[in-house]
Amino acid sequence: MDSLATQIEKTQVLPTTTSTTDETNKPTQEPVRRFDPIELEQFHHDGYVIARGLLSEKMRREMLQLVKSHVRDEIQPIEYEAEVQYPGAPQSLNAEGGRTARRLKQAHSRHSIFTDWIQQPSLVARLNQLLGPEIVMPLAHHNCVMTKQPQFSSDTGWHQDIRYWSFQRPELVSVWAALGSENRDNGCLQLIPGSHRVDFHADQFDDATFFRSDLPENADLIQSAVPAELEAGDVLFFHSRTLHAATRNHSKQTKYSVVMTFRSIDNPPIEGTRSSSLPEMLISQIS
Ligand SMILES: O=C(O)CCC(=O)C(=O)O
Repeated sequence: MDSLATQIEKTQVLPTTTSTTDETNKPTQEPVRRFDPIELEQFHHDGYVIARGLLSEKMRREMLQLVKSHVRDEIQPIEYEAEVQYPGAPQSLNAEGGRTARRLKQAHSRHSIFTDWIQQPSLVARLNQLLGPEIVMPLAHHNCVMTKQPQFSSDTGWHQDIRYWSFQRPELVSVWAALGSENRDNGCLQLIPGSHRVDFHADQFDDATFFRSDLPENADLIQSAVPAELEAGDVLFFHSRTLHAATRNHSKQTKYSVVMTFRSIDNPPIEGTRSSSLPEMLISQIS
């Protein structure tokens, strides 16, 4: 078996004190913006935190144009609503709306703009604060553009992302960048603050490892959920154990979100699992 080091694809070394981008989306000389102590405490206490406007307007517009064309032209790999079989989804690929995209998978391989995004110093510096000096992006998880379309979309039940991931420790961070407004109407993410710190019993989850909303013992937690309402360019960071859910899109506009996941270098995937099935990217440290 290859060592961890040989499985990881190293990205280019980043400048250390830059933050914004020029017209090619490469970093320019600006101070790096980090989480302040209150935001850091919020992440550790609640299991999530929002960095408002972290995705530049230029990158956001370019990503949006790109992902709209990939949805329109059905550029594979795509996960369709019919495949997830969640409540509200069309019954089969051949049913009306069956080929409605739910996610554009393997976002990183679709265009270099996604590599530019994960190298933005003000993103990397924040991940360093949450995960430590050396971080890695597994290509096997998330690494996608979530699309929630108005006519055919579905409800995602309460779950922890770590339920189907296999790492030495259940401590990864997902970064959810809103390409447009996300609110209750169009099915924004809802999160349960502090749920990443709770030791749950297996029987609080159903066979598909969704947190059971029919159990009285789960009711208080579910009622404490908070919607992550985002404006275009806002970025949500959330822990892989934080319970979250989302409704279908009740609006008339498609919602697009770019979602990537990161781990610390000392938290490798377990060999032989899906989590170790694809290469990973080592992201250079911001000092
Ligand atoms: O937008 C949604 O429906 C939630 C997606 C989600 O939580 C997931 O795929 O893990």
